[in-house]
Amino acid sequence: MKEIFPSISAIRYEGPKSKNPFAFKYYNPEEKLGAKTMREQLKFAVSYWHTLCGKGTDMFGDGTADKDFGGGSVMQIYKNKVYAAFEIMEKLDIDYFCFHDRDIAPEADTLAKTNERLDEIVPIIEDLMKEKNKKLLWGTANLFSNPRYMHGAATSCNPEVFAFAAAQIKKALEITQRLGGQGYVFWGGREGYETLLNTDMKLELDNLARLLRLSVDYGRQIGFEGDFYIEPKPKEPTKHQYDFDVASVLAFLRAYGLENDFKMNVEANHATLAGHTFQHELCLARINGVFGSIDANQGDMLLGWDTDQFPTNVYEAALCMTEVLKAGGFTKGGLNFDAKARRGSFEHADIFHSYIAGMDTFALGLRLAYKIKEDGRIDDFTANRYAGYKSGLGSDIVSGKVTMEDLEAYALEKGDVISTLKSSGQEYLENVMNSIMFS
Ligand code: XLS
Ligand code: NI
Ligand code: NI
Repeated sequence: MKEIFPSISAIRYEGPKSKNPFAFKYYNPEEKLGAKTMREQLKFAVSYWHTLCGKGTDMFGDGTADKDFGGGSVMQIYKNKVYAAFEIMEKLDIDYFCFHDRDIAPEADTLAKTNERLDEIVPIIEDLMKEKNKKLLWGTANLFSNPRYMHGAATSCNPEVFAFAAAQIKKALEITQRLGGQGYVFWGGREGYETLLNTDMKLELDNLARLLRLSVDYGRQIGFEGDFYIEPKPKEPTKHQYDFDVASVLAFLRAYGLENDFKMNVEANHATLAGHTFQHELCLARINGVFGSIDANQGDMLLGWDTDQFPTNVYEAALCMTEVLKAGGFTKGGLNFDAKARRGSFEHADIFHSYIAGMDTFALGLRLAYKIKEDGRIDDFTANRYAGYKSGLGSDIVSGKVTMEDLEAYALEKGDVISTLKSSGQEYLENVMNSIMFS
């Protein structure tokens, strides 16, 4: 296997004082925080599509980055992408990766020939996984790039397209299973609509549920024991994506009896597109028992689309990791960088700068989440805020003992309760956050 990035050597932890651009300042993989190492807790993953395939194209211009990695023929390019992927993981000390079927092998004229191409690439990946001790966080099927999915995949008006989507998922599940994938993701792709003038929403949602049911059943039938995830996103590419946010996905899963089969893959930039904070989406997933995995990236406050930037916002990362700790950490999930360097950052070295930025940011986030927990002021404040529900009237409400009549009698007797209210303390807590972050 020829070296694709000969000018980059292995990235190691050098500590916060280091000025070496190719070193971690905060991510120290074997350092223990709590009972586990940073490596075990953060479970970083490379996103194959952005890192090995994304060339920086946008609607105004062609790609700027070379992602052929010295390959000549189509299949050699895709083999070199595999070598590049494993070299990136090895040099950055990242244990996991994830991909869409079409990231690892390009489509041919027919589905059968496309599958043959996958069968040529998968054994190469399988061998390198064993040799380099790398793991598949999750697999997925790309049901959005090919023009046949212009009206959607499971939600297409055309049942033949539904069949193609199923065939693609079946193969992607088999590959994920063969490579020991710990999860399988369904991101909505083009499952949504542009106008209700032409859309039978009921049939589309029923069909989406049908394909998910078929997929889960097939996965379990072939022995796949990983998690199935839904990755919510509110818009883009369609105006209205059915998997809008965690709350909408939960309602959908419960309506179709799928709630025990899926967890959430929460993406930071998708949360903000839905008008939520990342923390809100993670919290909602956690309290409903469906926290699964994370696509870590960040959007741009001034832009209204999925910019998928590598995360550098330490404050957000700290709040995110606080939720992850509250959820008890990752089990089968992990932290995938569904993120790309900007179009102008086209050099191969930029791939490494990007991952170092994201990994150091989340390492800081994890360190700070532990500090927030140990400090205790924020958790204590919140617990005290609801202390009224621990005894007397509050505990009677929580245990369901009281009736509407009881509550009315209580309120009538009190006359008013305004004098018992206390400050929400937001500014105090924001000061506490800063004092923890910069102490
Ligand atoms: C697109 C999604 C996609 C999924 C995987 O916005 O984030 O990349 O993570 O299909
Ligand atoms: Ni996204
Ligand atoms: Ni994503």
